[in-house]
Amino acid sequence: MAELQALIFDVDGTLADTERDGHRVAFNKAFADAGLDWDWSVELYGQLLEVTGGKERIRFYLDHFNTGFERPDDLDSFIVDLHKKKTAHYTNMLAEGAIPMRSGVKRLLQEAREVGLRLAIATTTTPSNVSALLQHSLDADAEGWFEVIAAGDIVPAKKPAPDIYSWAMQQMDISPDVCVAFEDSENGVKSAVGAGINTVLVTTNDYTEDHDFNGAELVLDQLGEPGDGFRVISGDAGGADHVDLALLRRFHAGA
Ligand code: XBP
Ligand code: MG
Repeated sequence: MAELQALIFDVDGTLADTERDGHRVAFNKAFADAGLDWDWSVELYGQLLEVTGGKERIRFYLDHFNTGFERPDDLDSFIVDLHKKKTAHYTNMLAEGAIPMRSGVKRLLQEAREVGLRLAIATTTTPSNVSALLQHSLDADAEGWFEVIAAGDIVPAKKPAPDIYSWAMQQMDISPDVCVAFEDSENGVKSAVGAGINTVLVTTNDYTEDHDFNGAELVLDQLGEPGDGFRVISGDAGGADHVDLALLRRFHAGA
């Protein structure tokens, strides 16, 4: 196995718990702005997460959960406009510091930077959402920590398609066997594994804890910190209690 060179991170659910109190709330605000009586409850949103991408999620909602809605002639533009409103609300929420990074994320990124590991992002969310989250919840300069930020519509087929991971690795001119991917969801694991990454580390959250993570080598409830460690859901963490570079190197070498 080649030496570990790069860490590729999903964003939503992995870097930060953005879905329930972030994206979902922003969608509902956009619906209200547009005069729609749609309300995505915490429970319904869990079902809608089956589909990645906000525009795709609105369409999925109309196709399966709100079939009686009288659709405008130009449904595509209607969805694009609605989604723009949602993005504005979401980025405003982030600018107010509404959503913190998950446990261990900042520490691990800093450790990786110190030893010169290459960092990238592979996400389905809109690029401006990634910028706002990194800037306001991680560090004012954090966008610059990542060599490649692969996000949103840059590839037409979103997760679980492998395209976004493949695109990120192409930009880095790097092969999958020197990468570890960080994910929180079944669709994310499918995408990373489909792109050839055999070392996928999952940190679950409330929406994803029951997902099928087949293909992920290690599933934890969080990256954790010394003294506030992770719980192992599946895989071998080698007795460690938080994710650091030593664990990642062992994990990668053993795959
Ligand atoms: C994340 C998503 C995103 C967000 C919404 O999936 O599905 O669509 O919910 O973002 P993953 P946009 O973590 O697997 O990348 O509304 O900007 O699309
Ligand atoms: Mg995710």
